[in-house]
Amino acid sequence: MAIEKKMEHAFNEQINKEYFSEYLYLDMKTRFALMNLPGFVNWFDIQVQEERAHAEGMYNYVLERGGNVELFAIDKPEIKGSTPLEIFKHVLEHEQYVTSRINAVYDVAEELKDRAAMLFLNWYVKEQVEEEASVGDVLAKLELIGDDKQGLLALDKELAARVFNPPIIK
Ligand code: OFO
Repeated sequence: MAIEKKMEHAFNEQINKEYFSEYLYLDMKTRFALMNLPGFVNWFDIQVQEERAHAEGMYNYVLERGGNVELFAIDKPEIKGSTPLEIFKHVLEHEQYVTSRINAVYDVAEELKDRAAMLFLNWYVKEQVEEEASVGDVLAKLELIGDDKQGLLALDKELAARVFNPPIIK
């Protein structure tokens, strides 16, 4: 069954938000590169790749359903704060926002009784739980570290070990 226009539009808006997330995290990656914290840079590099994969997953899905992908302009990212703690507070806030937008796309699928879209979106709903948890974990550590430079370097080392596992979205 071809995708309805309202559903297609909701996906297109979300594709834009996922690309915006990629852009935002790329900007944050730059901030950490300038702070000489390579582990944080690695963490954000993986976020960037994940967000692109999230966008591409929806892109492929809309085409698979016979719909049209319309690419909207990507906003300029504005990072709130400049310290690692402030930036991670922004990351969590952003992921919570993304969760609310994914839920809104899900609501459209529910309203249209588009069961295929609901099943597809389940992956994103679950992914957001993981995203918020992993960001919350780094944020909690940064709160604990406070002004302790040694603690920050230890966390940087820990984040350097993160690896990108390309998500299988279907
Ligand atoms: Fe960071 O999450 Fe996409 O969806």
